[in-house]
Amino acid sequence: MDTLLPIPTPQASKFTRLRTLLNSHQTEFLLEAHNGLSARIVEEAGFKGIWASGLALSTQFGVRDNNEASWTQVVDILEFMSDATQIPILLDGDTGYGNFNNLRRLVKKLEQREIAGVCIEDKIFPKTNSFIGGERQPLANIDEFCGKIKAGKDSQYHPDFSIIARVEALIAGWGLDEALHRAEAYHRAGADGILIHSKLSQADEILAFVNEWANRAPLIIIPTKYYSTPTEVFRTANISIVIWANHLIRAAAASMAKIAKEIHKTETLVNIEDQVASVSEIFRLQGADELLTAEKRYCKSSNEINAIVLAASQGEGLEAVTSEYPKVMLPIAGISLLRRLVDKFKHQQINNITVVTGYKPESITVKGISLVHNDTYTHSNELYSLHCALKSLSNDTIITYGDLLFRSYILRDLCHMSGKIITVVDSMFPSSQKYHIKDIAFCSKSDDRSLFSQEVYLTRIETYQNSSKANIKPNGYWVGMMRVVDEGRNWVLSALDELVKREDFLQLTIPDLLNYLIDKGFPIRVLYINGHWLDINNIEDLARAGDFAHGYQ
Ligand code: SPV
Ligand code: MG
Repeated sequence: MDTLLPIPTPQASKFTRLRTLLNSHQTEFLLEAHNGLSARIVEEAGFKGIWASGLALSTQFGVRDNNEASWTQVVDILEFMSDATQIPILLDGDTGYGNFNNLRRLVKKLEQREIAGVCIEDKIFPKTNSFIGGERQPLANIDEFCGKIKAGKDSQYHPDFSIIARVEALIAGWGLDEALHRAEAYHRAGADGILIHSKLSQADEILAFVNEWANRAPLIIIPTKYYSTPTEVFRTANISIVIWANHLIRAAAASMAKIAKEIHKTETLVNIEDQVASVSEIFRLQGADELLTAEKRYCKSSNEINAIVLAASQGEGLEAVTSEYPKVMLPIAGISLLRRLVDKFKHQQINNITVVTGYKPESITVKGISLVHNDTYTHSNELYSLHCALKSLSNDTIITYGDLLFRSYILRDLCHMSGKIITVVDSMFPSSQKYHIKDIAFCSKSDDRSLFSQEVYLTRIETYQNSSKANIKPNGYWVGMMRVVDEGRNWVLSALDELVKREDFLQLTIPDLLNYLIDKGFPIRVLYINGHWLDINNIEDLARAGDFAHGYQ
């Protein structure tokens, strides 16, 4: 055998890498795999190649090793195995699934799936496993089998695709001379290596063959029956490749049977949980992480919007009904405000939801959210709560009060509107002053009800009594909901960097932040709505909320 071989680079094709293993001056090892998962496990264990065993493939289908599975079913599964791994795969191609012509087509289909080589055995289609009455199995006509090898070699596209000829003469009881005669003929016909098989429990006849063969071409063995032979014997005999041919399917069968019986007997999972792979290990083997990374890179859709919900307060004016939980946990028609809000977010594919807690955080039992705690909530205001959640301020984040009820289209329109900071303003200005006195919005234009086409900017948010623009007609209410996108996030972060230095920082509100940004000249876009929302500031609001929820959910 050649000992001065080029060392394959990591970029070398699977074909070249199998050929290099075959021609290597040291003994190499292939382990059996029978599907994508087991192939990946073989690769991770450190093997340089995979044996796609006919016995194991048929077993995982639940059929016999008698060509009961069609060759295209085998090729389909090989495709999964090849996709799941980088190391070369040698297919146990039985007899080639027919005559020379069938082998030509098989070679083509294998190469298309980067299967590095195929081993064909000199028996008759449909074959039987060598360990089932091997001596009764007829051998192929030598000339016909040589023609098959030639046809396969002539049809391969990649020069390093390998065809291994498997000699079954020892299995069928024809003796050493017939085995050598056949091996020589197959070698001359162009086989890249000879697999010599034996069903004896000692390696004697294999070693006798090796001795006579005298390195004429690379030799492959499958020591399933003579497994107790020390591997060193194979090395000394200069065996090119040793195949451990069926040990993962047998490991799987033994383990599955044990676990199935245990679960059936005990009717619980508690005894077996530590004996099986964890679900996260399964995800790892599937490459789930890669998909998450790819999603971040390629799926820049609405599901990347985050939400921050400000929910620290007990609720001024609502103390009578919030002794056990914060305002956001108030049930409205049996469902808490926060649950309703989270459901609305989920409906818009907004799944990354951070809720800033303060009062009685342990009572927030809503699932599917992350909690951040504002431990100064008794003497701090909303801006400080937002500050607590800055880690969740992504390049696209909805920031909202937690006590809002609104119709779904409002959030949907907010998600679809362009702008760097967008605020929601209700242009229906109620005549009753006591309905709402805070967060009055002044805008660059009043609402012309033309939906998305209007380009309107916020110019100020004030409380009614303090309005320095008392003589200017307000344009609506700020609803308590805004969206921060791309540079808008940087504007907010730099504003907070400044505002945090102010002595009154703890008292500042979200409108204070918006007014600060307006003063700095940043454009704050307005999404006008006309009603269809409610915030809960007192017991009367609470009473109305039930009707709202019934009417619009
Ligand atoms: C296989 O793995 O399917 C083989 C090897 O052909 S053996 O089962 O040992 O014949
Ligand atoms: Mg087989």
